Amino acid sequence: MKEKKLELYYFEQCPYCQIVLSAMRVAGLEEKVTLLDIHEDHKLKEKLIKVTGRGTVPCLFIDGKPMHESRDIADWIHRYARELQGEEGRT
Ligand SMILES: N[C@@H](CCC(=O)N[C@@H](CS)C(=O)NCC(=O)O)C(=O)O
Repeated sequence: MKEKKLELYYFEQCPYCQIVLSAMRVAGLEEKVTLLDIHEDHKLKEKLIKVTGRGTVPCLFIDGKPMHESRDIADWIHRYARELQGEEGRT
């Protein structure tokens, strides 16, 4: 499986973003995710709204496709980490 391009729109003080960041750390994926802090660059929030119609974070772009909702993102991260680990196990 080709690894996916992962970009997380977030900001530090957001508790829902912390759920996702923590899931990424537990899954060992934090180095594979580009973090985009919407409070550091306000154009990011404009882009988020333009592309998704929603300004809330966290939002994870998976190969350019947005996923909202911290729970859905955390679930997806764990599934993806298991897929990657499964691949490693086969090689
Ligand atoms: N149900 C969402 C809640 C996300 C949420 O409310 N995020 C807040 C920051 S903590 C936000 O982006 N608020 C900005 C807004 O509502 O425009 C989730 O679990 O991801």
